[in-house]
Amino acid sequence: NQIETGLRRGLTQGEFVPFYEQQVDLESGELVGFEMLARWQSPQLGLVSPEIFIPIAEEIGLITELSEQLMDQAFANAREWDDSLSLSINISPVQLRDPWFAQRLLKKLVAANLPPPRLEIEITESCLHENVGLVRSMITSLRNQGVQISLDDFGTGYSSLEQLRSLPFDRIKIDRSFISELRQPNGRSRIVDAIISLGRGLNLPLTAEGVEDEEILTALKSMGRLKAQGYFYGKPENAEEVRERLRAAG
Ligand code: G
Ligand code: G
Ligand code: MN
Ligand code: NA
Repeated sequence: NQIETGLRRGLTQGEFVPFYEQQVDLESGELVGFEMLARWQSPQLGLVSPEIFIPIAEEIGLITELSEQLMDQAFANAREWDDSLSLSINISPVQLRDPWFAQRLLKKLVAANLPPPRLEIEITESCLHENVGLVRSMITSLRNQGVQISLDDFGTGYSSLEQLRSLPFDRIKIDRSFISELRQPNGRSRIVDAIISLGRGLNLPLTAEGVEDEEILTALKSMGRLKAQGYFYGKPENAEEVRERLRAAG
């Protein structure tokens, strides 16, 4: 179909670009890093959402090439930022089924001269049905090199707790559908409380996604140490806008 043809062409034309969403230390308000979010700047379709093209790229076997093009750009961008800033990237479960994924990723980090601890990879869907062993050994070898591994969209998945038990993670990202519950008069959500307790119990730091307004921010501030991201801090920006933002911040 049309999107598929466009996507194949877009890959050869460099139409896929990284956008970046700020990640902030909730308490200090300090910028601590960025999550990279893919965008397709299609001459025909305009700016296309990853919700449309990622599933298609997975289906037609182009997700690895697409993701690696984005990684090359994002690693080069992150290399220019302050050393203290992390880069998070979303990884499709399809990529994790590739036995060479970790090796290629580590090679890219070396080529970009980006220290592995500055990279966080975000994993969403359960890869536990097939090949848990492969996924575990891959995640373990990335962690051994210092790459951070996060469990993304926590709580929405098919078996979030089973994933936490089976795979070694460094962080939990609380899905924004739960965070939005904090927009209640009392600013509390039993689910968010429970997820935070779980994280603390497992000694895993947490990130709150979808912090959209002051109300949510205030509610979260009473909940202890967290990273936060969301529209309150700004919409995702392209590499040039980020460069400008960092320059302005000194
Ligand atoms: O950027 P939002 O802007 O629309 O992203 C929508 C979804 O696409 C999110 O679930 C996000 O995790 C996913 N996504 C964004 N960029 C990438 C990417 O580079 N790779 C993968 N696999 N998913 C991505
Ligand atoms: O699944 P993942 O968390 O990677 O998805 C990130 C998605 O969430 C992107 O589509 C991004 O544009 C979107 N997003 C980021 N911050 C907010 C927010 O505060 N509110 C809403 N509704 N969406 C957000
Ligand atoms: Mn994510
Ligand atoms: Na998420």
